[in-house]
Amino acid sequence: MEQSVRIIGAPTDYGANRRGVDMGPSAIRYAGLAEQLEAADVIPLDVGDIDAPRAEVCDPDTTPPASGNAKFLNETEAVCRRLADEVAATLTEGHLPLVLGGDHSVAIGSVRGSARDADIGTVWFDAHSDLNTPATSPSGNVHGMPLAALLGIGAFDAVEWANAPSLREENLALVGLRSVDEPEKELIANSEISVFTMSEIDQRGITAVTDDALAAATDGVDALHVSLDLDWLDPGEAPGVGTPVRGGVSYREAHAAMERVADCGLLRSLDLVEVNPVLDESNETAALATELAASALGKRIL
Ligand code: 4U7
Ligand code: MN
Ligand code: MN
Ligand code: MN
Repeated sequence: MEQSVRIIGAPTDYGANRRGVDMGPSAIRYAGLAEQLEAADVIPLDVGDIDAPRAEVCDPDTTPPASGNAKFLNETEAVCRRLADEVAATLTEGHLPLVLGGDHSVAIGSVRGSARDADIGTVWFDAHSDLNTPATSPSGNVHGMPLAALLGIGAFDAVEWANAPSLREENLALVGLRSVDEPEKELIANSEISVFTMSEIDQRGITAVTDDALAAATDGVDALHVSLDLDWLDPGEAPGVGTPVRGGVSYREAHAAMERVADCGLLRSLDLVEVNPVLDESNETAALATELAASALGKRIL
């Protein structure tokens, strides 16, 4: 039976510091996502976008338990609850959810939805470790906190809607790190999370590193969630992102990694996040996102 993929847009930008990632879902569709998926022999089903409030009509201040700073946490909750329901329903109906962000805070919803009826592991392809808590965040932007939220770290311990209790640290792997804040470093050092920096990719190669990340993430679980923040790539290849960091993976390395994801055979759900068309050149970052999704879903040359 052919695999069907349900495209779910989550057009938020209040979780990020620079505006414009709310246009990510449109840009990725416009870049030819459906055609790329067909080329990977999957059937694309598009349900449009879930409702997401505009930052202009929202109040960034949140109520406790966000001791410290977590801007627009109320809006994040509403959108992530909706998204988790949509992702879980998509899986029940037999389709693979492909979530288009939006800023990376939406992954709280997609991972929770994917983890509702299965034990999952997660590989997080990103320049950043996204493990800040409201107390440690230098920015207050929730797109730097989704993994701390999902693991229930710090003040997130009491934020039930943001936790994914079945996601264990041992089954979380971060690939491509090159911008990690001091409190995140400390947290990682005292955790069971697997981390693979850019320098490890330089030394060992993207294929070996990705295979190790996949092995850690899928050990003892049913399935895999992949979250792909486009700032994982070098800004030379992917300029259209809000928080670019020099020294990321190349076009070829990114495809090689996504091909390993496809080959592992356990992919259950996928995010493409942080595409910012306002900062892009001729929609090339969105186009790259469509191609990488096709590789992750099994597109092959021969
Ligand atoms: B992204 C940052 F301080 N760590 O928390 C923060 F460097 O989803 C950046 O990976 C977070 O793009 C980037 O604000 C979040 C900063
Ligand atoms: Mn990032
Ligand atoms: Mn991120
Ligand atoms: Mn970013």
